[in-house]
Amino acid sequence: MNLPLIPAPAATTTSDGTLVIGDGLGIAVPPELADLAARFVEDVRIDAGIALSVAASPGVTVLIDSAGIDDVAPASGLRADGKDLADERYGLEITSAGVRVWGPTAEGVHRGLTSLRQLITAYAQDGSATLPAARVIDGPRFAWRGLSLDVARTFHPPAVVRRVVDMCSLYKLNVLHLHVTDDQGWRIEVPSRPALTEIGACGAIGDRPGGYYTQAEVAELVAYAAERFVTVVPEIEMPGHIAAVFRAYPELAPGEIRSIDLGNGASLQLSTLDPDRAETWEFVEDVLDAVIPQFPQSAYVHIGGDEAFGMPDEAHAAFVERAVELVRARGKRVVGWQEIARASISADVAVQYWMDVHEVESMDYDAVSSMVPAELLPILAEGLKKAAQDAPRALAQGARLLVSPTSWLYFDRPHADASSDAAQEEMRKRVGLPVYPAASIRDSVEWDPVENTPGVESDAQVAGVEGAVWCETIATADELEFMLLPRLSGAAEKAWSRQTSTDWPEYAARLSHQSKAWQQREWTWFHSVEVDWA
Ligand code: TNX
Repeated sequence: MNLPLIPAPAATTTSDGTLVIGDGLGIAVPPELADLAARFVEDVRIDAGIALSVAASPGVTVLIDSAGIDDVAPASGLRADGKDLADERYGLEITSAGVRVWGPTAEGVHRGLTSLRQLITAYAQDGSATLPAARVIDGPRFAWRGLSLDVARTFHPPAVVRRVVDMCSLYKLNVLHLHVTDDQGWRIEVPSRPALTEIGACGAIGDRPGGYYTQAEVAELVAYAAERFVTVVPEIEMPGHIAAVFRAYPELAPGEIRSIDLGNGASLQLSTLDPDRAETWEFVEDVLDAVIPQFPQSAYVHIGGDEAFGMPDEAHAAFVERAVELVRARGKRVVGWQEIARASISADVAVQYWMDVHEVESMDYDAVSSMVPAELLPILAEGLKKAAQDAPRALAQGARLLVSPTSWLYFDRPHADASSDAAQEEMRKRVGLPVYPAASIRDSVEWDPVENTPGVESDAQVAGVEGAVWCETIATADELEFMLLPRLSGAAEKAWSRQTSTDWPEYAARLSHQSKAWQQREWTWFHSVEVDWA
């Protein structure tokens, strides 16, 4: 029997017998795990409506222990916080006498408690949950399991981002990559460059409100995420997607700023930072000096690097190489979008693969050309041609790929499934970038990060797996959650589970239980008619 867990665990055995979990049941916990257990109790109360207590008479025993853990290999890839690849493994045993959750680290225990929380929620009915006897030994396939969130096109306030952290944590995702800068807005404080927030943060796409995170808000968010074992990785997008910076500091802009009107209040900016100007690098250093200390858990800084439309290749490469040096000089490593592989990079750089060959081949060019201005077509075509070489080039340089292919991991694609909810059918027409073919929930799991990434032959070449949600068409928290759930669970399945192929009916059965927690937490979620929701 497969337990209703997402992501699917590495090894499960079930046996006869059951355990009833109900109000007042105690949790025995060593002092160093007390906070973690308290959070678990709170989460179970919200998700399942069952009030456990941290008490002396234990039904659930939580402990640091490595018994049986080595049956599961450590994760492959890179950890955004630079910690050990083995830290997230855990064991979970349910017998008619009680539950034991253990792991070699607090983080492992947290992952185990997350599984227990999902089980209690799935089996909860009228205030108690009857769990089947089972033993799980588990650990992730990939170390970096993330979500990239665009807060530039739409500014999502801290409370919305915290909800997203909660979603990540529920599915054992451990990275929140915050895209805090883009043409439409600069969203993070840099005290030495006040105009970035005074001017650059104003507005967003169309008439959406602007905004930015104060340093105190970033600190709070980073701590909130860390408590849930999620590392926040900042992205400072450069040298393209930089129009907000030029609004704030026009002296950094080239003489003539080029942009193409995309309609609906959106435009594409074709101007980039100039690597040949000293002011450019003073600016970049000021930004890195202000941003890096705000994200102490992150071993990485994301430098963007994508779509520097119109910039000569040599200038782009020179820019990337210098930016990498500056990040490294500050004790951090670099992650960047796949275009950075066109520069000379070292093996410690992570390259985020997004323009997958599958997508480029299946693209409906007639549809695209009717949607974008003619002026843009040759620029796009050239970018796509070069893109096919990016992943092989990154691998040839010894770098690992952070796998984020548009086909499966871009959550801003329109939903292909119908919704059982009439209001959502209307939302479905409005939300999602029309240049992408619509994707079903089934599509989100019928692929594999190794098999479907060109040039990749083994897990060892992969840094991890990251979903991305761009917000050109996503204007509200509601719309954001509508695009994230349930696709985020699919991304987690691909990133954590060791199964290289997913059987849709089996996955859909596990997925069907998830709506209980979403409902309880008042998260908006897409009611796909393809799943028989619990
Ligand atoms: C491409 S993905 C972009 C983003 C857009 C996205 C829309 C990437 C590195 N660049 O600027 O928002 O497509 O899906």
